[in-house]
Amino acid sequence: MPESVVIDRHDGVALLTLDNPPVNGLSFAMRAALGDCVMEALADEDVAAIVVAGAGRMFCGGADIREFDAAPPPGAASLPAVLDELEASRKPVVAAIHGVAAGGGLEVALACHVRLVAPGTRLGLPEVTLGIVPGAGGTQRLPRLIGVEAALDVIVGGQLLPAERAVSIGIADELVPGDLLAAAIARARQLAADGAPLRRASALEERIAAARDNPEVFDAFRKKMARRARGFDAPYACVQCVETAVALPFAAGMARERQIFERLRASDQSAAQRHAFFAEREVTKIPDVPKATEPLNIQRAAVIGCGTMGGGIAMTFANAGIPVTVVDVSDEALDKGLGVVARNYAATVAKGRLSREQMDERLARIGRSVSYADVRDADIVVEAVFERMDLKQEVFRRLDAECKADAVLATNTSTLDVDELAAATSRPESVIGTHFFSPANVMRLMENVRGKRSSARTIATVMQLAKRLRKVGVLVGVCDGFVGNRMLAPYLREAEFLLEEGALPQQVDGVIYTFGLPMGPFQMSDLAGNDVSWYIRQRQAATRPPDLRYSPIADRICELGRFGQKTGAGWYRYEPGSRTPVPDPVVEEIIVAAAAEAGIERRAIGDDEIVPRCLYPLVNEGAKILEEGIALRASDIDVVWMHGYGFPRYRGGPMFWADLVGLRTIYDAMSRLYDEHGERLAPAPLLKRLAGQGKGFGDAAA
Ligand code: 3H9
Repeated sequence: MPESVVIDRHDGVALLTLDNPPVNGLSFAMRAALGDCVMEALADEDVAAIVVAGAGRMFCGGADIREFDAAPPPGAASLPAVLDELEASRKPVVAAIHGVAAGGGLEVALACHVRLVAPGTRLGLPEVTLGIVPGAGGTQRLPRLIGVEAALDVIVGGQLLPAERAVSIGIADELVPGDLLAAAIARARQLAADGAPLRRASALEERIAAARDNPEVFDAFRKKMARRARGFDAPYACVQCVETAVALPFAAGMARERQIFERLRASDQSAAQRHAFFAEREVTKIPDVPKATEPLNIQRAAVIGCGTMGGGIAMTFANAGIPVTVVDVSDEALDKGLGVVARNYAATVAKGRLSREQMDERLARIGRSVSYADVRDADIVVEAVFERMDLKQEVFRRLDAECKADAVLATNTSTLDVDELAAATSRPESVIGTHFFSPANVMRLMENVRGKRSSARTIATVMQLAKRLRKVGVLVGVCDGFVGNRMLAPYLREAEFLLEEGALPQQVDGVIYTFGLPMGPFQMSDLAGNDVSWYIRQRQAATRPPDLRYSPIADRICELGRFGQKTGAGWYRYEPGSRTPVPDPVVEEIIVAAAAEAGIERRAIGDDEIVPRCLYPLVNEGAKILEEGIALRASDIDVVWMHGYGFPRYRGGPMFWADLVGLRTIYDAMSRLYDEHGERLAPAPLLKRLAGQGKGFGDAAA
């Protein structure tokens, strides 16, 4: 029976089983049921002890996140109050934890007197990743149980820990390899028989007292987390809650935790981070690819081309345990490319993030060849040669001739038409784009580009592959730049026009960084290399409409050989060996000269102009992408931007952020920009329609 807590009696022990598939989420109804069962077990004279367990796959995944925006029903049970009752029980309470105990789920367990865990269980307080703090005593009980520093790591880190680790730091008491329920029931019965004092986390004072003598631990922790937590509210609120645990008695600390929890629950950041959570799950669902579609089981892979992307993609396969053969035209090319791969691994080993054995294992999975014959046993081949249609078509013709019949033929193109590549083969249904982001072994986004004829099986295969490679796969359609780079284009373009109109790179970059992206457009270009887009612009020059506004600044910068960090200069200059951008008067001269030539009178650009000017056109392009069906949902676009470009998670991605700003505001601003600057900034029809209806992109998806 779903949404219930089942109570069974086992000879003096009441077994309370949380049963609410798929994750036994603590909905309002579940909390009420838990409260009722606790009361029943406490009142029953035949019950001497209590065990709490979870039905199905896990103990409990925490509060039901879908209810966060809903008002609790009148008289709803408060989880902290139920847990206080449970902990205060004179009858021993044992938690039998298997699968997952997350968030409110772990908080239930923390209120028990003993915690037994099955091997393979993961435990943690991931609330911080949803933009909130644990709200049912997690921040008050955990530091009392495991000490302040360990608790800060768990609560602010938000990760689920393996059972062994949870036991070693004291979150759980014992790992039980055999029959968990039987062990828990036996332990509960034993505790009742012994009548020994029960261990209640709320009453443990020793660790808290130690932290009182060492208050600087909190400032030190804030300093340590500053880089990762930049812009986020929840990590700081978590630290504050733990500080409260040290400063105040338990009950007062609980009240403070609740206050902070409620404040964050109602915040835009939490709404954005919850949106991100569901968006990442929604993105795996493809309406015309039935769930039952059997993906190809990828046992071997091949990569064509051993440049930066090819090498990174090969590492990605090797890291996921999939043997991969890299094919390139010559041994020299392979030596060079695989040399980079080896150096990358060595650097990770040097940083202590990989053991030498792991490196050797991974390197051993990467084979090399100069012959296409060696791709014959690959289940998937990813082409990553130079970005030229004729070259890539030739590769696909050869793959078509060599690969086994059911292999998936994938291209890593970032700009070219997947359908044209598919047309070079006799099996367009097996052809698809897998657009990795650089560096491919690090960046989590994989834009999977479906061609007109890509089969359901081909799509299902690359979507599942993304998961295996520990990437986030987003299915998109064919268009110039797909989702990410297509939206990037107007953003970069308007940033550059702002320079002509009066801004400087450091001003634009500063504002975008403050907004929350990892870096602004000019720093990003310097990192990626300015030459790539320069070549593309040169190719496009012949077909560019002459009346379209065009800024020559980026070209001039490239003409000076300033390709970015790799040449020591680009939009900024870089001291040898440094990645710190230093504003360069040479760049300012180029900008001022270009403006003068174009007859533009430079003016002071307000910081507040920069976000609307750069990001609204990006959102506007997103609206077009959505309307054309290139992305399935607005939330898919958000996933692309969070994982491919570092769009801040606390803003939920550009489309969610746009909904928060209000589409009416964005539409009005776009209309003004359109009046001022012309056609390129025309508001997208979908934006206009939704703004007129008072709706958001989220409503469009629904
Ligand atoms: C909290 O607890 C607050 C408390 O401190 C205070 C309360 C007073 N709610 O991920 P999966 C859905 S905050 C609602 O694929 P897995 C999910 O959307 C909560 N729905 O499974 C998906 O739905 P669909 C703190 C949830 O086995 C389906 O379940 N807890 C929730 O790979 C399967 O999910 C967390 O932050 C939820 N809590 O991983 C944990 N959880 O099938 C969040 C899942 O329609 N959850 N769903 O797409 C997770 O991290 C993982 O789901 C978990 C299982 C590790 C549990």
